[in-house]
Amino acid sequence: MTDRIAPLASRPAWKALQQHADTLRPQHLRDIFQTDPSRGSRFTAQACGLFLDYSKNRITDETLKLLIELANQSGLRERAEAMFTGKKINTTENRAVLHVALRAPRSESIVVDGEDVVPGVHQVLDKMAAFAELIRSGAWLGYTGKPIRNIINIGIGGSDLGPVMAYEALRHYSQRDLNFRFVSNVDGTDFAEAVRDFHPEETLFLVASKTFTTLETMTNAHSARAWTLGRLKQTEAIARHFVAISTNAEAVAKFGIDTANMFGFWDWVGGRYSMDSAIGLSTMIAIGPENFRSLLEGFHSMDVHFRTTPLEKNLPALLGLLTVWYTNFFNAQTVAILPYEQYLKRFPAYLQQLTMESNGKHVTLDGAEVLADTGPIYWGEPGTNGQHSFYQLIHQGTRLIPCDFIGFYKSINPLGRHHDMLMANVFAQAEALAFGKTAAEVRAEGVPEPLVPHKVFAGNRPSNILLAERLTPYTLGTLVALYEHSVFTQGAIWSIDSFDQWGVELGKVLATRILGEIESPSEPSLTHDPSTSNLIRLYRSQR
Ligand code: G6Q
Repeated sequence: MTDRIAPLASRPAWKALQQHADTLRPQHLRDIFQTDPSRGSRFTAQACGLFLDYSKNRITDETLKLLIELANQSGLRERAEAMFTGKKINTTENRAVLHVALRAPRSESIVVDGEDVVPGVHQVLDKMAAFAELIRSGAWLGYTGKPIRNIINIGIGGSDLGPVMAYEALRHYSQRDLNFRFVSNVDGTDFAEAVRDFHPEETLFLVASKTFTTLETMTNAHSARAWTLGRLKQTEAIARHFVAISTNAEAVAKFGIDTANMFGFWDWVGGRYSMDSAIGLSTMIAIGPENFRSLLEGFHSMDVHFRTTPLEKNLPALLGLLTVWYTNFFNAQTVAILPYEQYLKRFPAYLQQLTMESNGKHVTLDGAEVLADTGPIYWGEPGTNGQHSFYQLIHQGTRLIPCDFIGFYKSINPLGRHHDMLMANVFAQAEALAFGKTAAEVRAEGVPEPLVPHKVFAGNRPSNILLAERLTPYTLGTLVALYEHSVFTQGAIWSIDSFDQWGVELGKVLATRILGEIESPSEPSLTHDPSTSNLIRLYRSQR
């Protein structure tokens, strides 16, 4: 499929963008806005209840035209169609990439290897809904006959970050008499703190692991098993206090979980794209099946938008192309995600995995070096807190950091003037970043001359503003899918495999080897580099 796509540097639009960037780099957003005031309303787009203002980017109509040409010359549309129709676009793992099927309506059909996968998706969703209702209503009883009050999701990476983020984001919609906790780290502290005030009789573990072999998750699951049996004694208790979310039925059964209590998914769902699969069981228990379906509708509406809307009005394509623009033509190294919504406090962490595990690649689909920078570093914290810490660097540091601000017209917890203050900060920050404050303006304020340079804000720092009515399950679905498809757009331009993660695999293998050496009763013969061998010896002597 990539055969007919020219290498990045020889695509005509890439070359044109290089020249165009040279003319645009010296221009200031102040001047760009002055010569084109209508851009403030023109460079906006709306879809699925999201409003995007991208006017404060260092772009002109010409930039957009060229970026869209680049997308076309990179086969973005064709590649997206290949994804939506179940082609095996994750070529290094020979897998289809079908998180979009997880939110496809029952009426749709998506065929992989001769089989329509949509009915299976809905079967699992129905099974999850029935189970979630049992827990929520108190009908599911623990081994000693008490209802479940505590739910602990054990998983890591893609089997943790989505569930944690979604739980925090949608906590307002959650059933408040249920407690939710998430254990991911192999550091025993994570487990110990999660269970310290819980009783096994009222606790349900969701063991979430696609492979059911991941070291951290299996270690935590075994500790959870021991903790449960420590009080409840009988192994039959496990069936009432453990369910599994996995693609590996054999390993689930071997662990001792009844496969009737297993919620499946498929190898065409990547870990970091799985929060809307059975991996979202904790989310569904928290917010209820109806809200979960509305989350899926949000995802699906953005899928349809991405698939069908012309690129100039296509939110994920625009976000993705702007990221390519700054990464490749302005040498930007990072993107800041700044949600002005406390419930989205884990959203930047979630996006870190989605974006960086997907596009942190140095070779193209054909195995050749990518001759341009790929995935930028995503990071961020909710506003306004970040303003009192790292925004200094964004405003007055030496680096260019494109920012995505996310805000809502309405607060979930209206309280006096709080929400207006919060939103005033969004608009003020983006304005200050773009337009800054000149030395003349600083002097006019009567600032003493030696301080003037310190009080100057250069401006010309780009940002997007995303607005929606209110944070709901539906809105969260649209936001996550927006970034999923932005990542897709970037990956298509760079011709990389955004869906494998070989970098994660290496760590898994190396740690297993060193663990054997650490625990070896006799002195192991160490053949690592001198530093690593020395550290292992030191740790062995001090542990
Ligand atoms: C995600 C990655 C990775 C994965 C974890 C957990 O895309 O592949 O973060 O989700 O390593 O894997 P399991 O779900 O198999 O335990």
